[in-house]
Amino acid sequence: MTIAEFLNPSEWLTADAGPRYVQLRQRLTAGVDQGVLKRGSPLPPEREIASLTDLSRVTVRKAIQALAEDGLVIQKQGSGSFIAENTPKIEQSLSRLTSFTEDMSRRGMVSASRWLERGVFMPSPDEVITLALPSDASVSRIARLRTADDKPMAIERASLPLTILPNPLAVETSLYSVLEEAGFRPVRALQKISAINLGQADADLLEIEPGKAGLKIERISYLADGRVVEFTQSIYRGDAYNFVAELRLAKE
Ligand code: 16G
Repeated sequence: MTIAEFLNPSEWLTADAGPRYVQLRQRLTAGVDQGVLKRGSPLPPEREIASLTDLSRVTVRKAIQALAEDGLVIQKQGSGSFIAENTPKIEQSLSRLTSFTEDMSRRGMVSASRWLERGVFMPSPDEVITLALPSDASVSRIARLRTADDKPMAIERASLPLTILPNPLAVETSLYSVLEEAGFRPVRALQKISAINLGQADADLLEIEPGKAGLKIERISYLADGRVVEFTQSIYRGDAYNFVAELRLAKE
């Protein structure tokens, strides 16, 4: 397939699938995945992409900018944009409260999960304290191996109060979409990240050698009224993820 055929907007651009620059970014990412756009070769110039897609140059520029932020496109002063040679690490913003499913779909990747545990359990002391559970309450637990384009990315173990998630079996794909429907999507979260060396069991699930580097992430999410929504402990592959935090000078 030629680049012109691949970028033909009637094949992929729709009015109800979100911002046009995001759709173009996903299409160009798919083009690289499918080999229509070759790694290491120049990206067609902005004006050419604009005329092939019937999109404005501003929209095209925004999509290319986003691909550059993803690390998939390298912009070289004076000589245009090139498609990066290597698959970039997934860059995860530390300031946006998004779900795994949303993060992966924003990058044009298909997320999936393998269930490790899902049900209602007696809470551990940590869960009682973190979720502020009454003494006789049970807890909903969902543990999953998360994959992106079939590659294992993370092991996530989430615990939620039954008042927030009464039926853990209701979660089939995205936990945050189930919470959103119930009016319990978290609006704020605290996250703690530490470095670990993967043990045998986690390394096997993530399909890497034991002892390799991983990231342990604990997220506690809250509703606007301060109630805790989730306590999630995750282990991410160290070689697949970059966490990026934006820092600003504090104004007194
Ligand atoms: C993210 C969150 C996790 C949350 C999950 C929901 C981190 C470190 N963790 O992976 O706390 O439970 O998204 O994803 O970012 P889902 O809606 O796709 O199930």
